[in-house]
Amino acid sequence: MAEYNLAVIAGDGIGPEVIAQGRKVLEAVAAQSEGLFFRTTEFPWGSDYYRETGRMMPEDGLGQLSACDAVLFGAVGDPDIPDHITLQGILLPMRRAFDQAICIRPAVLYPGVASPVAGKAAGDVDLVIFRENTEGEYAPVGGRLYPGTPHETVIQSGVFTRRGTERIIRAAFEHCVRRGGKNKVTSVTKSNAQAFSMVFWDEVFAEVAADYPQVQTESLLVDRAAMDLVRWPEDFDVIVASNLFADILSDIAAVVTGSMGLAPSANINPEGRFPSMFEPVHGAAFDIAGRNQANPLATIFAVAMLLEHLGETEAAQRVNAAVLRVLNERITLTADLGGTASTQQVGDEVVRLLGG
Ligand code: GGG
Repeated sequence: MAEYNLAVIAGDGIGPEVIAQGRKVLEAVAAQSEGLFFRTTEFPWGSDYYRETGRMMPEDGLGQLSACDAVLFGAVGDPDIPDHITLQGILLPMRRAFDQAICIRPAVLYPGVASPVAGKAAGDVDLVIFRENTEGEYAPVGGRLYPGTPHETVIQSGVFTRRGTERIIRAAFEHCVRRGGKNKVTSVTKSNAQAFSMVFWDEVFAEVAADYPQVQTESLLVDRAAMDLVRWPEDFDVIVASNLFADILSDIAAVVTGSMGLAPSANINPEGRFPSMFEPVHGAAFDIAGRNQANPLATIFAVAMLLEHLGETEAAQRVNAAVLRVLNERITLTADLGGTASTQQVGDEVVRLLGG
């Protein structure tokens, strides 16, 4: 018997709507799996909590989460609160405190889904982005001098450690070998312009690549990578990049494969000392929040990644298979995929198809 403690933070905007469907699918697959149980605790943190308390989560919030087996996260962002407050108040501290250094973001063009890029058919795009998740350009290092004066000076530093850089690159190679795809790892930098951090990244990439002579490698500047991801997405297999670059590239990959509403993300603590966190790539999308219109499939794919991470591979496969059927049948889809179904109807359909 396996029983897991799951922390759920639905967060802001469409977060609660998509998380409700993710939870429903998780509960359904657990009910169908002998000896699989989830004890779920909901944490009502995010922008409403901030309005009430001045914080996105309590001071001991991370302590409260630390004993769980995994975190399922919805979204952060609010039209009335600056984005740096919402993001820095919960999501980035969690990734750092729990050392969720390996962010995995698959992007697949599935049967039943149309790419906005002409001539790309199902199966043409099947890539995964490995995002360095705890340092790089998102490190909270910098400062502001003489604010509001003509001498105003702002410094935002990037932090690239050998440990952080090497482990994300190594994780990308290990995954490439395991997944048996096109057998290629593409490293994305901007080392022509950022001659310290990105040249260092290129050096570490070359060192790690030497341990995987069977894997084809490529190094692209980020502008070239962004262009190629749109015109030739089929050329990519595993992409590894810094926190900022991989964040941007994963949005491009998501739209090329049909919708932001299909992109899941796993934030993995490689040593397993802390909980890993699973979320859709998309944010709060407050323009459609509360309307039952958001696509819950990214969250449901994230639930499958969570199950896989916990070693519940069979349950993960069943969730993925049900989502693929929903996509392929094209009957119950939200508006982003050309359908008219609600968030809840898509969740219900996934649950119905879980039965086989
Ligand atoms: N579902 C996660 C979410 O709310 N993402 C919004 C966002 O701005 N994320 C930035 C990041 O992933 O670093």
